[in-house]
Amino acid sequence: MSVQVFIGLGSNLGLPAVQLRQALQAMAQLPHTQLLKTSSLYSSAPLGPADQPRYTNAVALLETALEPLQLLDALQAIEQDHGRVRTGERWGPRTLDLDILLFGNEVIAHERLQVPHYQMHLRPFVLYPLAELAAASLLLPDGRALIDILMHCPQDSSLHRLSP
Ligand code: A4P
Ligand code: MG
Repeated sequence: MSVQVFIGLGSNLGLPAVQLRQALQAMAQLPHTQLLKTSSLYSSAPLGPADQPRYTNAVALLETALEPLQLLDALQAIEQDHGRVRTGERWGPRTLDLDILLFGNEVIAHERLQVPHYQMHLRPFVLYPLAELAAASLLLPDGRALIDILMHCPQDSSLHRLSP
C-alpha cells in the first residue's frame, strides 16, 4: 500500500539550489516511489547559529510503498551522496538535509525517526512550501489544520520565494 509523504529539503553550503534539484531527481528514482509534486524554492536566514549562510528550502510530495525506516535510510543515503558531513553541531550548516515531515497520517516515535517532524509547526521555511503542495485544509495527525498552524507560526521576515 502506498502513502503520501512530505519531505522537507534544506541546504546552505555549496550550491544549494543545485543540490536541492539533484536531491529531487534522486528521490524520484527511489524504488517503489514516485515524486508527485515539488514546491518553489525559498530562501531564509538560518535558524540556530547565525554565523552560517542563508538556507534554501523546498518541500516535495512523494508517494511511496517503502516503510518509514526504509525511506529514512534511502534519504540518508542521498544526503551522503551529496557530501553531507555530520559534524554533530546541532542546526549547523549542511550541504543537504532531507527531513520526513509527514508520512501519511502516521505518528512515529522511533529513536531514529519522529513523525510529524518535531519542529515543522514552528518553521515558516517548512510551512510555506508545504502549503503550496497541500490543501490548506490538510489535517495533521493531531487533528490540527495546516492553515491554523500557518496562522500561528512565528513570523520570519527573512523568508522569500526564489522561484516558482
Ligand atoms: N530523525 C528523527 N526524525 C526525523 C525525521 N522526521 N526526518 C533523525 C529525518 N530524520 C529524522 O538528523 C539527525 C537525526 O534525526 C537523523 O539521524 C534521523 O535519524 P540531522 O539531519 O543530522 O539533523 P541535525 O542537524 O543533527 O538536527 P536537527 O534538529 O534534525 O536539524 P534540523 O531540524 O534539520 O535543522 N534554518 C533555515 N532557515 N532552514 C533550514 O533548513 N535547517 C536546520 C537544521 C537549522 N536551521 C535552518 C534549517
Ligand atoms: Mg535532518
